Amino acid sequence: MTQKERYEAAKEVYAAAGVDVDAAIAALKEIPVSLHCWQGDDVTGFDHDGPLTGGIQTTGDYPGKAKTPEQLMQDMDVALKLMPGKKKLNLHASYAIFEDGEYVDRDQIEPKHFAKWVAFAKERNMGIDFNPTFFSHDKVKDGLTLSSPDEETRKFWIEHGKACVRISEYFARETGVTCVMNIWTGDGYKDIPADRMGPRMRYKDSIEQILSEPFDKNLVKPCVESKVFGIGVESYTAGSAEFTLTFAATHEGCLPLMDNGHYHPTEVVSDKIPALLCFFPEIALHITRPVRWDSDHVVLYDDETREIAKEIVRNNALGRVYMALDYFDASINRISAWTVGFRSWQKALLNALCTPNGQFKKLQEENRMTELMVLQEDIKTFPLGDVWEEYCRQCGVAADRSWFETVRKYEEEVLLKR
Ligand code: RNT
Ligand code: ZN
Repeated sequence: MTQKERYEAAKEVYAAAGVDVDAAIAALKEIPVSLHCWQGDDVTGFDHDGPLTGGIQTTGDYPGKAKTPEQLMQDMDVALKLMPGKKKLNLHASYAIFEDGEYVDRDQIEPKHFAKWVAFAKERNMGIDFNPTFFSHDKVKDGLTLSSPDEETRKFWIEHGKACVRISEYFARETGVTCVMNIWTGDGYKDIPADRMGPRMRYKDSIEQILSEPFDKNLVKPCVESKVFGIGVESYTAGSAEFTLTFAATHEGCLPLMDNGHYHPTEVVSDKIPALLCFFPEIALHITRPVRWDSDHVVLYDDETREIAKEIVRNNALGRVYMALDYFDASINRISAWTVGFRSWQKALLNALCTPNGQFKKLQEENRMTELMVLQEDIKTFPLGDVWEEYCRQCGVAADRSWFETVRKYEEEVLLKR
């Protein structure tokens, strides 16, 4: 059978179950997914020489890591061409590009330090999301930034946040696409603190000060990301789930951001999405793969990834959920890591779009749970691969693993020579 014939056959199988796969493909093409620049250089950035801090860790020393903005952009370009779908660029403030020996500290950064990124994004028709970088910097004092009891430290990081609000608005104006600006800090304590509320009160005040910077709420969507713990910060995290969720709920225009590596291992973000959608007009996600802890492994087409996608799609929330990938594996080819993760999430979305959600919901409402189980199991072996193949064909990328040959060649010709 030709690819076209396989697709036509698959279409019939799905149509019999009430699913329009043409519509699924058309819908998937319009869903923006944010691709994180930091997979390309192990979260190093360009504005400092020090180590990665903040309780996050990359492991591995696979050759070929990008060391300059040019290399990072070149690598990302290779990956982008291997992925189907609509992409957005996700940047961290530490990826500011200083030219001609100029350097300013993070409280002083300006739109011009990201002009090259804007050009890169515009040429590729991408919007940009942004993240202030509250880690890997000598002004992180005793592991604290926005919750620091040292007023000078706290002020510095508040100014950094405000600078990032201005840069986020610049991104949105330049690209014509809303910029999601995510606030995450690793602030916390390794061992049992004596005061758990004080740091949170300071954190709250700091975020309020950052958000007092004037900005257009249609152009910039500030988020707060929670976390349960980080390496070396095992006993207490200022930005806990309750803290960030309540902050977002009580501050208009601020979104909660859930990273599925940031909860206790038996909690699932797929179940939290519909809970939050009952209350928030919009939410944001960091899609990652935690292995026993917040390990940030490459996203795969696994059960929970599929469930997360399903919750977004079947609640008609594609326009209400901002999706960003967030992982960093330094032990494998970084371009492959980008590509596998992005393609996996695309597959999960396609799978969700090819599910007879209305029919399943009806069975649940009629308490026909036996049938629901049968049908949910049945659809698992539907020919999604043939629909994926057609989607990739329409997007001009390989549907199968043959894309890896491009990566292998690039590794041989470019990465290994660095
Ligand atoms: C860390 C958070 C945060 C970072 C990025 C680099 O645990 O997930 O989102 O991964 O900002
Ligand atoms: Zn995250």
